[in-house]
Amino acid sequence: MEKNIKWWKNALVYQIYPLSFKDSNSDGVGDLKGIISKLDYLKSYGVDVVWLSPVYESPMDDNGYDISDYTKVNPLFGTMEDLQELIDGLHSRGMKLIMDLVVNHTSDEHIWFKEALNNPNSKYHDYYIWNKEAKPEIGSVFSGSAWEYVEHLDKYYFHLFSRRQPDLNWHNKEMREEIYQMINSWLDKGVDGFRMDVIELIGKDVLNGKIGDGPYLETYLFEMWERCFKGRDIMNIGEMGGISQERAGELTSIENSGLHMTFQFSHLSVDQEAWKSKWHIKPVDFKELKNVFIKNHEIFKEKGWNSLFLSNHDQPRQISRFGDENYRVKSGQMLFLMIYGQKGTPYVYQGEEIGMTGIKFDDLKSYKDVETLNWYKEATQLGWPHERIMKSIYSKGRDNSRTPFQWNNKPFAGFSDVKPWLEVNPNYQTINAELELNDDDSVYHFSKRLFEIRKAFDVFTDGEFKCLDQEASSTFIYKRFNQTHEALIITNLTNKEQEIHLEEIKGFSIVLSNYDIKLSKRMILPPYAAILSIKGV
Ligand code: TEU
Repeated sequence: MEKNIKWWKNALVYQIYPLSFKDSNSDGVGDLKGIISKLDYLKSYGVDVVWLSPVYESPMDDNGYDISDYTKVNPLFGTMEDLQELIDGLHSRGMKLIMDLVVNHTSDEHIWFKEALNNPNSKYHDYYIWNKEAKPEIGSVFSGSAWEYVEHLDKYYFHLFSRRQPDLNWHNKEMREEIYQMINSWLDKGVDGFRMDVIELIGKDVLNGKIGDGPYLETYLFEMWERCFKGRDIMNIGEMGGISQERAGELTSIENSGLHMTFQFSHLSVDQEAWKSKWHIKPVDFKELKNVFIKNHEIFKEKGWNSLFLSNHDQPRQISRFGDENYRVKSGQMLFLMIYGQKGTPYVYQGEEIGMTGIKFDDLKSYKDVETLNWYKEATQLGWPHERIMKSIYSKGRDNSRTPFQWNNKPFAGFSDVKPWLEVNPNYQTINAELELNDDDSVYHFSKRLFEIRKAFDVFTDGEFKCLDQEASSTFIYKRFNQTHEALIITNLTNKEQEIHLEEIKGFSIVLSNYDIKLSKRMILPPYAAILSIKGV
């Protein structure tokens, strides 16, 4: 039977955070030409789609998520010609490019906001959200109030993120039309879709205090689809940190939402105290983590589509968070199999494929992230001692995953030949791409092989899911099955040996494993063991 699987369902998506990938012009900042020089590296890993974090013109208050001109390339990263060269270079190697689409807010340096400030009678004033009072009381994601007072106008504008990222007023039709035009111009340039930043927030109704998954979300998504996406063979992923798993299932099953999948964050709250901010850390609750994954499979069984990820430029490095730096390679490999054996489109964040780890800077001055720096101030005001704040930053700060890519053991890890914008992790001498590529037992080779196997068997794309050890918190064992194949995924989530009992192993052969081990009904799994078997191969 001929199957018709959409290309984006089994594509391997690789996220590039351009500031930290590769510097080509010795200014300490990654750039487009740097990325172009690494296209063969990406191709050889098996990448199908690159998701590029923002490279638009920006004063870089939030590293490019504060856009001052959607139509221009930030000179820090290169030129429009460089970007076209990147698109062409990817396409000629059979890869695609999705760009970041940040339309919940702009930079305060965007011409619209400047006009809005300078001339309250201009049409641009209503492109943003204003109120006479700082009400309703809403906190910014980056600490403090979401309302900022403008003295000469004697009113407040609304910003859910930094003060320098005013939120757009999606109720303004002219503004929406300008955004749609901009989206179309990028698609016409050959871009293959978008990762839509905090897109759930465009549906908000601020004055009535409705923020996440707001009342107008579908209205504006449908309109965007109609104006921009309809009839185009692209892929869109909506970043929707605050929506429920059920809602992710719903939204991705309606064609005119324009969303093929979402980034939904339920699995990322398993190491924070309930109802508190991410900085209130607790050890990872693996049972809770598994339950989120199990529920995903129930929801996406019949409808919609999911994305699979453990990290990105906002999240800590996965080995440091869910694995164990003392078992860097084994736990890194295990995490790859644990997450990417599941159903959904796999996303790998730069550096995860070579097992990079998080950073602990001694000096607060080494941190660059606006969220982290604001949090330090807020936590101090809340009376947290310095050590406690630093502990929260070590485990959750966004700079953990933003340190420069470790290419080799040369100065600055081969990322640049000058001091980079953010310090290189000192462990680059022992953790870098060159070493990983030369070592058959590395995270790199294990994960590369995993993605090859994933592509060779449809069962990983369309197969059903069944967890075999739901009650266990130390292991995660599950099956994937369709009419032609059955895959068995066995992972030990801990640094201790675990004894497991399997009912049915007849006919299964191991196709990938991070230990030399045999499949049997009773097994002792070594620390962070990861074993993938397929029936009948
Ligand atoms: O992130 C949105 C988002 O959910 C984050 O603010 C997240 O909650 C936080 O980083 C975790 O602490 C997107 C981008 O990925 C992020 O880099 C931007 O800063 C943010 O939107 C604003 O554009």
